[in-house]
Amino acid sequence: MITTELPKEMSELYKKAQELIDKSRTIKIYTHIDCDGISAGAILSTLLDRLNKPHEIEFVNLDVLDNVKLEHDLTIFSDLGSGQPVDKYATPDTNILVLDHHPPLRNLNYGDDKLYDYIEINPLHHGIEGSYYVCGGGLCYFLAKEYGYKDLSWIGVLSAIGDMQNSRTGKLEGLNKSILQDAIDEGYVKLIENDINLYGRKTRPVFVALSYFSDVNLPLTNNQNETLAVLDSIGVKNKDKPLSLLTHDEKGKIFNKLVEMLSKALPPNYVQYIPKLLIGDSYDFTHEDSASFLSDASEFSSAVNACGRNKEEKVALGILKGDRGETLDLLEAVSKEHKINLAKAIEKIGENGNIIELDNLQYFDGGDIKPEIVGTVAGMVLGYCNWKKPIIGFTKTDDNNLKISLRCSKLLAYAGIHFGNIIREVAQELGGTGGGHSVACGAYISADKKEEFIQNFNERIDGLID
Ligand SMILES: [Mn+2]
Repeated sequence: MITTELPKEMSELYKKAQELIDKSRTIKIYTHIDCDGISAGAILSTLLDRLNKPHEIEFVNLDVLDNVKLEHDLTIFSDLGSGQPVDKYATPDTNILVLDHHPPLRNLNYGDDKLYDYIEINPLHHGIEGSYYVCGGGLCYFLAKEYGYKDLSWIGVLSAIGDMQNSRTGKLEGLNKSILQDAIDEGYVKLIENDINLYGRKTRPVFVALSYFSDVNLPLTNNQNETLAVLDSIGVKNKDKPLSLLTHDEKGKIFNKLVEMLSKALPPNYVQYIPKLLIGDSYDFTHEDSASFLSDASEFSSAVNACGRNKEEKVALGILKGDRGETLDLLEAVSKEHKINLAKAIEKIGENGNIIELDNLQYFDGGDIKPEIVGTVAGMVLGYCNWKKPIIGFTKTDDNNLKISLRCSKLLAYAGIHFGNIIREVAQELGGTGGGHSVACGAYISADKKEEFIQNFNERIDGLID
């Protein structure tokens, strides 16, 4: 049984965190640059505003935390911190609060003998898996809830979707489920159970959404003429409308057709995963205009991620804290520019010969593609490649190291392969770092290790994929 309630020990830590905030006059927040981190920062910042606590917020990448100076009464680290030496420069009057769901370096009692207050709230200290049951935004929500601000629960839901916490079952589980329940009770979220997993359910015509189906290369993948023909053949009249406006009957027809196509395309041992691939819960934010991308958790989280990848986190922060008008124009501009950059990159990579296929993997050299978007590009290119193998993109970082991003079909994760763990091992053997989700992960290695990495990775996964 997966617990949907905070363990007692965690609740006690939240009480202590509350005391720490109450006694602090100046507060600094460091949070991560992805959707989860930005959502976490938005919850904390809203909470501190309501408490009339002056605070600063900074969006950072993990490596920045190796040498962080502590200059405020309290420094809060959200969606990061557990794996970094954040208290290197701590003094008796600089207190620390960490709210993170990544593997912790320090144990639960670490703060006991320190001259400063050190509170770390991490589900992994309490036997709760941090990849599926609660993420950075959720951990910050529980702090806000301690003060009675249950209205911020919808941001907790957004963070969980952005963090792909639902990737194993298509549903929010564990502590995420209780955050969802708060959001439903508070009237901010409508749960659509067992919807079809197609991205763009509010803003993309369904014939376009279907053409982006990329977990398996189907005849309709990247082919809108084919998606239109398929939708005609099964009698879906609303093919120009987004998925969210289709009738139950039309959704059923699309589901059946996809099952039929996938059953033909997949080896027998993968057929069991088809329902899981196609079906999952969706989440409407009911306080937003129902035709806006802001009203779908998945589309909203993509826009927030786009901000992070283009160093425009403050725009997303503003939106999450309720700004509209000019800020919404900015968000739309960032999203649009992001899409253009992605399309250009995909066109370049998609040109013949740029994707090299080995026995167990396929890879491309990203050239001058920004390191921030190479993972997204890899995911989108997957639809043009062999879905049975992961795709890996390489780009140079500013300090002349190599950034590696991997994406793969969800089917490989369902079959039990965790590329996040594999890429960490292979990168570490070469003196680098790495990690992430089973279907989306990455690593940093020194540039002269590229060939070795490719070879080692190809060997390491030999026999895993059939
Ligand atoms: Mn996270």
